[in-house]
Amino acid sequence: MTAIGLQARAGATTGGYALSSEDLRRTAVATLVRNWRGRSTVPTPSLYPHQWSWDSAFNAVGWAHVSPRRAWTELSALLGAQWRDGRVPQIVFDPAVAEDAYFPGPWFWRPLPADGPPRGVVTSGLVQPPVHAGAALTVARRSPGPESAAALRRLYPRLVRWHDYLWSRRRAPEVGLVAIVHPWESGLDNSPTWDAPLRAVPARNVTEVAGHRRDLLHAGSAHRPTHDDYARYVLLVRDYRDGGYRDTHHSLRFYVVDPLMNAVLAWSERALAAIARIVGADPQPHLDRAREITQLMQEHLWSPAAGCFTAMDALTGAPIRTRTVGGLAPLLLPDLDAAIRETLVATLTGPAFGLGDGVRGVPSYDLTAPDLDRQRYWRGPTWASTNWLVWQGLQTAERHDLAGRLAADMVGLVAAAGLREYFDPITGAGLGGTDFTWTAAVLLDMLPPPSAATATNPIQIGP
Ligand code: 2M8
Repeated sequence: MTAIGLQARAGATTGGYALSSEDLRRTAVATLVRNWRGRSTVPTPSLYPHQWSWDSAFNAVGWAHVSPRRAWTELSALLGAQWRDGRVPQIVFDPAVAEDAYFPGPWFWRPLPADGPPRGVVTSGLVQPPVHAGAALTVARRSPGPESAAALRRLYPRLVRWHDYLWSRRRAPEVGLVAIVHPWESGLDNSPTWDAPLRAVPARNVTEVAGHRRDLLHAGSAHRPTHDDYARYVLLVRDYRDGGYRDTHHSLRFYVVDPLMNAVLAWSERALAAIARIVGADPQPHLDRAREITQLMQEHLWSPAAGCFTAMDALTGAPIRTRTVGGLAPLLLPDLDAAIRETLVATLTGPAFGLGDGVRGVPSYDLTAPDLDRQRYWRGPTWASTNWLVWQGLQTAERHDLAGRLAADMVGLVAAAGLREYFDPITGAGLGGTDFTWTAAVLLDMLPPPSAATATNPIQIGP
């Protein structure tokens, strides 16, 4: 059941929309519960029937409002699939799900190397943005107490190893910032930012790859990446896999420094510093690394012309001057230069993203760009996950007025269109998958606190 299927109620509290905050909260909780698989939550059962890395971090923040135990179980399950080399995989495959339910499924990623996941666990070999430490700290803050303190103690060493993997194995030599080896690693899969570097990757076996796709059975083709995109994605995975998932950039065809990845790493390093204090470890190395990342980003990725951070092709050194929501993510960093922060806020509220100016949430891509596609995945639509990061960033920047505006936009989008995977930033139409977990999770975190009536009659969830 989606929000739209619920009975409208008089006296609505969600900014003129048909549903009250309590209706939305119940719908969101029902979606989390329905998508729970015992140790983690699938993003949406048909389109993505396994565990995804950064989804789990957002999902945990949502679970913190309902069942902190499930929040910790979800993060522990993901970190339990950590590779021996420290990487936290993009996908942890559920062995109970049919091999061909998702493409590329478990078979495609094999053989996994000796320093790969624990025995018996099958994962992809890519990574996603390291939102996990930031999410873990958020969960602990939303549900303080001995259970959270114990979970932080358990997870801290794994989170440290995860960041160390990125820092020691993934830094582009010329720049010193973390590079991604595949668009899927960015989380913003078909963002226009990857168009230029992907031109160096041939689109081979397009018909064969198209035949394997499962996503188009569950979402409209106008809302998904193209067949050519997929052919390139598959070739890049094949190359990386056949090279034993070794991070020697000389052999890679795609090697890009992305502002979202690095901003999230710095934000999560700060979170690790706070966690270190709680568990009795030394916070200083985390703070030092966070500061170094901020400085390097300002030096190499800041674009005064774009008014935001932009990516760089680390194979050619060429800047990629697209404005995306990822370029606004450094708002998360408290040590940002004050003038840069102000410019970021101006970009966010200006014509490119239109926050507070009738645009619905923060779109994934520049609304003024000629190749904007408001329906196609990460080429324009508004997404809950990245909006949550910008929302956090606005709070760090002490722009509580804009943070409140953004939260109201997200609540309004869901109230009108349901818990969709993404939304048209102009019309608010729901797009992609339905009953989407991270949309539900983020909504639970952005909704105003429950009313006294709900608080005395809370939603009951098992362990
Ligand atoms: C989308 O990406 C997957 C590949 O990872 C796909 O299209 O099959 C992206 O939106 C990504 O950011 C997200 O983590 C994943 C699961 O929700 O779906």
